[in-house]
Amino acid sequence: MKLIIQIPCWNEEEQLPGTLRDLPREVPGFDVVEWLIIDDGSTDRTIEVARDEGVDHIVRLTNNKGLAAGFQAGLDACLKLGADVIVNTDADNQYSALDIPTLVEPIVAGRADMVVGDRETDSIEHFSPLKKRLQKLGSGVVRAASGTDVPDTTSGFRAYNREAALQIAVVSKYTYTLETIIQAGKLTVALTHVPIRTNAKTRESKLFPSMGAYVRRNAVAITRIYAQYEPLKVFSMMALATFVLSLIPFTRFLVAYLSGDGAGHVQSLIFGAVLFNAAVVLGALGILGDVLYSQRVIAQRTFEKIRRIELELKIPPSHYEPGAQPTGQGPTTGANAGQKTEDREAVRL
Ligand SMILES: Nc1nc2c(ncn2[C@@H]2O[C@H](COP(=O)(O)OP(=O)(O)O)[C@@H](O)[C@H]2O)c(=O)[nH]1
Ligand SMILES: [Mg+2]
Repeated sequence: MKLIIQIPCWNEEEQLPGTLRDLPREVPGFDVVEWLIIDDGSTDRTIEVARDEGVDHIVRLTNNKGLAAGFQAGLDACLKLGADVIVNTDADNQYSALDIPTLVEPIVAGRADMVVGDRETDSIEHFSPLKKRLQKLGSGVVRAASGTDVPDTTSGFRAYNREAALQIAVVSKYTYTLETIIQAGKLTVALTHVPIRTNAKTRESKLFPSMGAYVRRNAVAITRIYAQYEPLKVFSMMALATFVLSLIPFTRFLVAYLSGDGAGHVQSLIFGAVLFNAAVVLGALGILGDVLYSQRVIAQRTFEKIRRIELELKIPPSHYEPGAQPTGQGPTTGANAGQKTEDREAVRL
């Protein structure tokens, strides 16, 4: 059994050494534990630092594509590098690496396909009350949309087995945390959560420069994801609300009409008709969204099968570079497979 621990990185030269020093090389249930970083177009020495600290694999995106794209590229590479289980953690050492065995345990025991580390956010001191409340609200919406019971939906500390990793296909640009939970709820992925410890804050968030940005981006992400995965529910609720609103001016007109003053209330009739029309359009959008959603499910299943075929064919991961390796040993997989150490040294320089 091979475990690969992946870390998405964007300009993390300062934090990475501390994070990597805490990572385990041995985890119960695994014969091999390897480390992989996804460098998302860093302009600092992230890659060099990672190699110096003994990272085994590097996925290097040429420019900055955002966390969700980096996460997906990492997942893909880990599968192609033969991982049976993939753990994702953050470069800022937010999550305690000591809890990696706890995180993978439900997978090793065969009780789950995906495990989310629960930070028990209520107990985190450096989270403001507003952030805690938003966390709760956002997590509630995601739980409702996914039909799961994950308490900490934005946690980046997770474990996926091969089956879960093969099925997940993140399309959001900005967040993978919410979308992967919703997908797990809808796919044949058994999802569970375990409490995990966190470390003291090492730096400000790179994802959310301010509280305003945190609120805005999460609200947009949750609304979009909910509408994408539950279009019929979202649009039919909106249609119903608009229809009920349209009844107000209609009733006003009707009352006036019955009392002989219909001509004086044509505005109400027009306004009611506009609202009624809007309700019909919203209902139609729900039906269209629902049709698109079934297409999406088919596309996801096709994608999953293609991935399985790619693995059978041993197609190398893209944007792959080997990390630090014992002298004289070339990588066995990947774009640089078979390359000699000297050549790889040249790539390093
Ligand atoms: N691939 C990629 N990773 C990023 C990007 N921005 C942040 N990250 C990584 O995502 C993880 C979480 O970022 P962080 O700034 O700690 O956000 P927090 O979750 O709000 O604390 C870290 O490992 C970052 O290096 C990005 O643009 N692309
Ligand atoms: Mg962080």
